[in-house]
Amino acid sequence: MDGEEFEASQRSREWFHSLVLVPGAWTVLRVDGRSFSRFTEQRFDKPFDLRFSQLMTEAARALLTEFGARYAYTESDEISVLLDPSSEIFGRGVEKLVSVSASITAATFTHAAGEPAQFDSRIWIGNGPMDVLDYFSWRQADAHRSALNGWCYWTLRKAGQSREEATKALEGANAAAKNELLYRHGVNFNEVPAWQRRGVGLWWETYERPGYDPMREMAVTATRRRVREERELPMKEPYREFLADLIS
Ligand SMILES: Nc1nc2c(ncn2[C@@H]2O[C@H](COP(=O)(O)OP(=O)(O)OP(=O)(O)O)[C@@H](O)[C@H]2O)c(=O)[nH]1
Ligand SMILES: [Mg+2]
Repeated sequence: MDGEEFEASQRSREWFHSLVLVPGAWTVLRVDGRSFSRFTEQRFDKPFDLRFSQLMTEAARALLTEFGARYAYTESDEISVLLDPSSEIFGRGVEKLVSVSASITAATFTHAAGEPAQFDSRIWIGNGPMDVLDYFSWRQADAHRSALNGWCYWTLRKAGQSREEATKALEGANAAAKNELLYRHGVNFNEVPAWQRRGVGLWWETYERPGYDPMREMAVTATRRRVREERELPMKEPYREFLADLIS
């Protein structure tokens, strides 16, 4: 075996490296904090901590920027990043997308938090805009459900119930019963901050910036791009309409 053959045979053992995204598909990369139940336990307020959410949002911003993505959405310890069907980032290589998204998130979060945190990453693929709307509705419904659960559980715990008692009290309770439980404890779930119930969205927006052109000696307006961070997302049908508009 000469040097070139040896090189080629080693490369061929990088078996998964040729795996690429499905052509023409919408793609979501979803990163999720590793063992964050434990990581957040001593460090952050329960059920929600604004500082924690801001760390996640910072990581979401980094992903949106580094991947030139269309939309990023974060809730709990996860971030979803939407790539256009036409995205050519990393030659669409699956290994690169999965590993780099996890490492950007871990690096950004760790740097901002000042403590080491790890993330996993996975790929979702969709056939068209409708799949994308379904995907983000699914994640938002998850945010809403776990916010309601988390609020109930920690309200009971803070009222003195044990882990077992609080868990038992919520077993089999539907959404209406959980809302009532909170109400009895002085919490109106519809008034807890929207970002807790609906998650946070980030996307690119353009804006006009007044400037001056020294060559032509005149006032000009430049069109710039910046990241919009929305902590008051709409929900259900209005959310789908907003997303449909964003990806059209
Ligand atoms: N204290 C606190 N915890 C949070 C907050 N947001 C999310 N978490 C916690 O993050 C955890 C996310 O859960 P999962 O991703 O399902 O579980 P995990 O422990 O990270 O396990 P793996 O993802 O499988 O590694 C939950 O336990 C949440 O309570 C927050 O604002 N404050
Ligand atoms: Mg997790």
